[in-house]
Amino acid sequence: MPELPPAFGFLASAHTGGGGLPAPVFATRGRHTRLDARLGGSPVEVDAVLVHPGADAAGAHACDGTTLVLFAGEIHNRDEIRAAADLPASASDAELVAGLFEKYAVHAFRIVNGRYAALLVTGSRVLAATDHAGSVPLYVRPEPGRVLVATEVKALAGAGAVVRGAPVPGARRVRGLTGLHQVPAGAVLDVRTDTGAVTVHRTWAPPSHRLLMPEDEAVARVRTALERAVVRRLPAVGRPLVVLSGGIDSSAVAALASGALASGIDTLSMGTDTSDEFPQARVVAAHLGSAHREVTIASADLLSLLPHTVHACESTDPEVVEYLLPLTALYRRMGGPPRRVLTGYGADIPLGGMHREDRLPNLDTAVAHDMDTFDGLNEMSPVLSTAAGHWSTHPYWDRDVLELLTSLEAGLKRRHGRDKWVLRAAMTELLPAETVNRPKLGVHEGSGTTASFSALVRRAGAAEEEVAAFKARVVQALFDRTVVGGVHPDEVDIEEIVAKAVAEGRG
Ligand code: AMP
Ligand code: PCX
Ligand code: MG
Repeated sequence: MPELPPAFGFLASAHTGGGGLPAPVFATRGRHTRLDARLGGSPVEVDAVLVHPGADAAGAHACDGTTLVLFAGEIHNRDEIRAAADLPASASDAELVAGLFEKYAVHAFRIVNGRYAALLVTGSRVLAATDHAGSVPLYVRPEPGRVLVATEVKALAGAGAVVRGAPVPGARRVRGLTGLHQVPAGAVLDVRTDTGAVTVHRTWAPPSHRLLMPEDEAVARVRTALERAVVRRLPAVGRPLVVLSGGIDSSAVAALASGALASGIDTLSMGTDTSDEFPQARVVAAHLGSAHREVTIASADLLSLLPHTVHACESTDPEVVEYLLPLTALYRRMGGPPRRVLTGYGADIPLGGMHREDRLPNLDTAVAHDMDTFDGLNEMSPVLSTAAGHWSTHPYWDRDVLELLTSLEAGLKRRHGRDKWVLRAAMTELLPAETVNRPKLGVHEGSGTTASFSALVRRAGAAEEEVAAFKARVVQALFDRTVVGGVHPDEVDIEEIVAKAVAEGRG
């Protein structure tokens, strides 16, 4: 992998008449490159802005005269795609998508394993595609004569009222923004520019079946799949940075990255003035010999970044915002040049790691539920880190790893009195026993984020039983202000938002 993908995001308008592009408003930091393409044999014109970390956005767009591709993010199964579609080693990710499309049409997106959002315009069709996990969020605003697409919904919020929006079956509407829809995870929205009519194609679904297999085989398969996913995400030159809590998930990623790179890895842990897991992370860093750094963030500073977190992830889910707040703060405090960051995020979803009891049916109910409901939460969004200039990637949500972990029968996930047993067993030789065996706190617990956010709403007058509901109101208000309303998060006073949410909640 190059250190960073050629583009972090885009905003595009495919239109037949006038009505070009709204202002390119992104939380993502980067240079902007404008493109204007007129496609041969088509009445459609495309105006676009790519937001990218490098000097140019080469590699993130491809146009052969009749088909245009915009690509944000990266592909992980490049070698297989090159071989299958007979494309040269030099082909960029955008060219790989164009080549696959020529051969497989819309089914091309069933083949790509990556962390990406893509736009493909051909004839009078506009295809908006997400990866299997929807890990790079993508939004569309279809109208007859003009289709707007963007990786951040705030970039479409200022496009004016929708005149004749067509219904988009199967796609989620966006709170407060009429006519705007989020492309589902593992899907392609196929929009006709003449009518605005939309068809949804599914390209991935989480497995519903479960596999029985001997312990050894499960352990070996998990180890191999995760190692491959980590290796596929390493930079070709330079060192990766692993954000390390000291729990089994991120420690496994660090161990596999470290084992694959003679040059070693960097690790970074965050804590707050109220809580940290520094000692546990230090054990792992010392074991791996990583260049390790600790960052302590004052709880008041952490809470002041709630608006920035919502602005970046564009989620209205209060629990997700609580998980993402410490990570947002960490990325902003990293400093230095843009980095490729590997996380352990998402391991707990297919492994049922947040489900803390023994009964297997309940564990599988939790796993099935979480795999059915992740779409639209935006918890994997790269914008958390690209807002600070860094690229983040989550090996546990690699398509192959996720499929394997989800499909293992529950008894391999909870076994011998341990949670996430199969992952722990796969890591016994690579990590200290205390790391392998330690039950882990969630990032929101280990950093004291949940407690600090609760204290904030309590100080504004919320009673104990009102805390959760008032946090939800705060997050919605932040979404309305920063995403829908276009107010920069630096301009938002969190104390005022909380006071208002509590007062209105009392109504
Ligand atoms: P969790 O599943 O709660 O451990 O959090 C998801 C991911 O966020 C972890 O696997 C780490 O990559 C990262 N993370 C969590 N807590 C910290 C922390 N205190 N410092 C650095 N990274 C963290
Ligand atoms: N996590 C989890 C994911 C949180 C749950 N998300 C969901 N059910 N869609 C993980 O990293 O797997 C923590 C803190 O643990 C975030
Ligand atoms: Mg975890």
